[in-house]
Amino acid sequence: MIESKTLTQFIIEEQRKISGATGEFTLLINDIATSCKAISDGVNHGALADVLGSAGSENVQGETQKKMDVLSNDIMLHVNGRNGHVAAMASEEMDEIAQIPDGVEYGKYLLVFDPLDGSSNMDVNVSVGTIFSVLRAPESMSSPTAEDFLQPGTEQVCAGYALYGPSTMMVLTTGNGVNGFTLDQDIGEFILTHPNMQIPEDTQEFAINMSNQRFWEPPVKRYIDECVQGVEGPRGKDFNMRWVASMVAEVHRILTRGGIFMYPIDEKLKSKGQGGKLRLMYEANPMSMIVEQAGGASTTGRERILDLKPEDIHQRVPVVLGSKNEVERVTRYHQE
Ligand code: AHM
Ligand code: MG
Repeated sequence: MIESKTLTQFIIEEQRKISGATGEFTLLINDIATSCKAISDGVNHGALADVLGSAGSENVQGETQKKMDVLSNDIMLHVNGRNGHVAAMASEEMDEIAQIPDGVEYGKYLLVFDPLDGSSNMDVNVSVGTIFSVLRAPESMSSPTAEDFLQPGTEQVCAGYALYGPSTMMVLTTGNGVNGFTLDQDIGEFILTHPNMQIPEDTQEFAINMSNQRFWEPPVKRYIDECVQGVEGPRGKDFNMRWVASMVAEVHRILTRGGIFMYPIDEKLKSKGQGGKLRLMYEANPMSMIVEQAGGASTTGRERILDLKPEDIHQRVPVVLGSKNEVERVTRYHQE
């Protein structure tokens, strides 16, 4: 343990490389880590802490909120709002942006998050996670507006997720590679265990919700058809499939052993007037930054996700991300 590097140490070392850094960013990451430890504790206790099941409310997207969705959102707001490092926050679970409490100074950053992604998996004891994205607040910020958040993914200062699985992990990037930290429950610290994570360029594993197959667009149908045909098809090799229905678990698997993850636009989503299933600002953008920083690629099938100019905090987009050569193939099928 003496020789292991904690998340805080790691961020301080990164901060020293930036001349003029004030340490505010390091303190913000510390707050985010603290909130994820608190959420991890709730997730771990499950039924013992009476956090399973529905909260009996709906979020802005009309989805039923789980008890743990509400609790995780409260933890994120409380822990990150009180120390003067953020100017405002936005969350999957809130229609409007959250202003910081009265009496707290405005910080330099805007924090956007999905407090508990994949929460439908909570009740069945399958991995869930927290996804976050840090943006710069406009200079001399007072009372930020939703408009201030609508920056393309390329403007993210930091993107990361916490994965509450067999072990709790925090994976993040500040635009200088991707590093993974495992929570040592005994000492309550995230320890650097996965330095410089890299996604292999090739893969034989895809992740998509196959129950939507009949609604897919032709390029997606073609790509998956070819994978499923295996050695007998044009790809000449067999593919494996996974679908956890927790994007954090899916992206973590891809960072660990490669793969392609797709939640494409389809006829069912279009008929509901939605541009995709996943949300740009707190799911697609942070995950795209992480994936690109690890050598992978991320597109809507047609455009690079990080280049999109958000129109709304809760905007939805199609997502195709993971091993570079497979993502490029899917993008090519969309052009052909
Ligand atoms: P959530 O933020 O409401 O949990 O929804 C996002 C999740 C992703 O983690 C996952 O990839 C997807 O929804 C699963 O969708 P489906 O239930 O259609 O398979
Ligand atoms: Mg989500």
